[in-house]
Amino acid sequence: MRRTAVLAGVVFLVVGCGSGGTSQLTVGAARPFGLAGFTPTRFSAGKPTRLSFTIDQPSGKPLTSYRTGPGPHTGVHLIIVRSDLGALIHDHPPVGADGRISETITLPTPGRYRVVVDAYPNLPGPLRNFQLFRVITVPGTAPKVGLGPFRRTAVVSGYRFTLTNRPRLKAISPAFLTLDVVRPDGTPATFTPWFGALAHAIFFRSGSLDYFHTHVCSAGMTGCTSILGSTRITGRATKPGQLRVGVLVPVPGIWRLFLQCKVDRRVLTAPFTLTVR
Ligand SMILES: [Cu+2]
Repeated sequence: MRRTAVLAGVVFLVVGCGSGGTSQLTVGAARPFGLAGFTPTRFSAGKPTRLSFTIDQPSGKPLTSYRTGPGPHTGVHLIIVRSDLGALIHDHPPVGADGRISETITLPTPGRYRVVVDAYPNLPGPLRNFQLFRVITVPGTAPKVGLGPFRRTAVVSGYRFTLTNRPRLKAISPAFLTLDVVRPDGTPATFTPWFGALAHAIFFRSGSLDYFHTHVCSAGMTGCTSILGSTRITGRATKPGQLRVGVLVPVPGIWRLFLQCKVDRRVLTAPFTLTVR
């Protein structure tokens, strides 16, 4: 288990909506934020299991106050990815008055899962959010689903996501992917806000499982910008059935984009393989 150094009141290399696994560099000797009472770290495949933890502040007290309001940058985001990037869970669990965070999670198959706790504390100062990490193991033989090459189209439950062109992506350089999303009957999809955004773009790097997260928001929606160093990016829904997704990742490599949106009352997760130079 890697304990990420996230220190209070110091300068961050990476803030905003995500980060590489251990690329949050901080200067100082204070005690970091950390996960406490994280349990269990072993699940059974397919069995709903209550996961719970608190986030301890540098003072040692549990963090109980998180950002609220419109947009996706509130509360605690729980993102769990299987190490082959073949399965993803994204949830915004409730926070108890004592700071305890609990959610019932079902991990679909055996394997090793990386847990990302992306927290938006309601604290004074420049700290917007930070990530803490754990591993959950599900005993058994893990499926090995290859990422596959870049493909312009992903079909999820009959809904078709198509990139309008082949992206040219570079680390730390913001770029946009334009996607058309059509229903099984061929009509343009309409997006319902879900967890504060019209779409969530969750990026994990193959192998290292570095993480970044951007959002697509409608015009006028606030609190939606992702920040990497001094770079900012906000995606937009430009016309019916179309998403303009911001891409901003910290390091080169093969990345998987999980594009999530809610259409016709169902949450769809469309996977894309992206090469970042
Ligand atoms: Cu999100």
